[in-house]
Amino acid sequence: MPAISETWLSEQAHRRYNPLAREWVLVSPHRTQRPWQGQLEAAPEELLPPYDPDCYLCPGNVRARGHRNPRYTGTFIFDNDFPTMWPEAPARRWSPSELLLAETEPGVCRVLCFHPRHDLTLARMERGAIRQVVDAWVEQYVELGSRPFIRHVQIFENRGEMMGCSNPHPHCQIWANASIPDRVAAETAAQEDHLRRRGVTLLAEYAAVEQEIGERIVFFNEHFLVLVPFWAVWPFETMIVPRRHVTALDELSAAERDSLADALRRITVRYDNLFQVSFPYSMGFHQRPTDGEPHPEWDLHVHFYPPLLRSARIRKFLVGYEMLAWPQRDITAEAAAERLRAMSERHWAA
Ligand code: H2U
Ligand code: ZN
Repeated sequence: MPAISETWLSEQAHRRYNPLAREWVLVSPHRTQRPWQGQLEAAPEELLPPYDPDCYLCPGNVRARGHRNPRYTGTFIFDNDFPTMWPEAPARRWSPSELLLAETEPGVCRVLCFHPRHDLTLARMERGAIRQVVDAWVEQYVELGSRPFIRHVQIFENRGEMMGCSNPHPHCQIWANASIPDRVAAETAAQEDHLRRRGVTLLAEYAAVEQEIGERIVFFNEHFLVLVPFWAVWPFETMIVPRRHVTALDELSAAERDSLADALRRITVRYDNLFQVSFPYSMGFHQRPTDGEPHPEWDLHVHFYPPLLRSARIRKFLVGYEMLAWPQRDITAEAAAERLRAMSERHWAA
């Protein structure tokens, strides 16, 4: 299979297809040469204390609604004090016209603290500590997913003010709810269709293609590939893809959980090293919906969507044309992968 560098794709505007989301992205490689004014120097990293008496996630502190956190030493999970959905929501539907339709959406929202230390991030945590986070994710997926009304469990992390994260304390959120969200429904349909047509799962086939070509792979370990997807929208978007067929977190072996922790640490360190900051991103797991179906078409994967483009301050916005038409990117996925590949796996601040 040909590499991009051997084709016109590294020079001419083109669109690339995302077979997982069934969407297109416009790629304009020539635009990287355009002048860039207004670039600001990177802000020096704010040095955080290991314990912050005002942080609502630090051990022993009181949260916004009066609950006191235990003096936890590993991970710590609690029900979100300001949930977006409630489990008890009575099933209601309102549709006075075909064009007006509303339904109740029951769900459970939780917050998971990764570590008692306020100043750590996945990139700065030891692999063993990240493994504990992986175990907590598996437990939450199994526990919430086994509730009869829960059909989907979304685990996601927002990092950095830029991504709307309210607190630097290392944590993620889990929103589990009754309906399968649109993005996940689209990926389910695409994977179902692919398995039916090709007799192999979409991401297994994709992983094989990327391994053969190599130019979008950032690194891999025994059980996972970390790559910039061909159809990436965000400048340094990546995916973590398992090297065997795994539909969800609950199917990972102990060794695979270690490998996932390893992959998470290594990609987040590379991200931090790119602009020598604590790299902002939204990250999350996509996996088998918990609607009771076996979903053999699904392959577990992680999406990283980071907004930074050229420095700690220059970010990508999805505005204007992108809100109205489709997303667009300037640096190619191949160039982004090359940059990430060149990064050290030793944290710049370590
Ligand atoms: P971010 O990860 O996007 O910063 O969100 C943190 C969550 O923590 C947010 O959903 C919750 C907010 O509702 N939260 C609590 O549950 N208790 C608090 O005391 C403050 C914030
Ligand atoms: Zn804290």
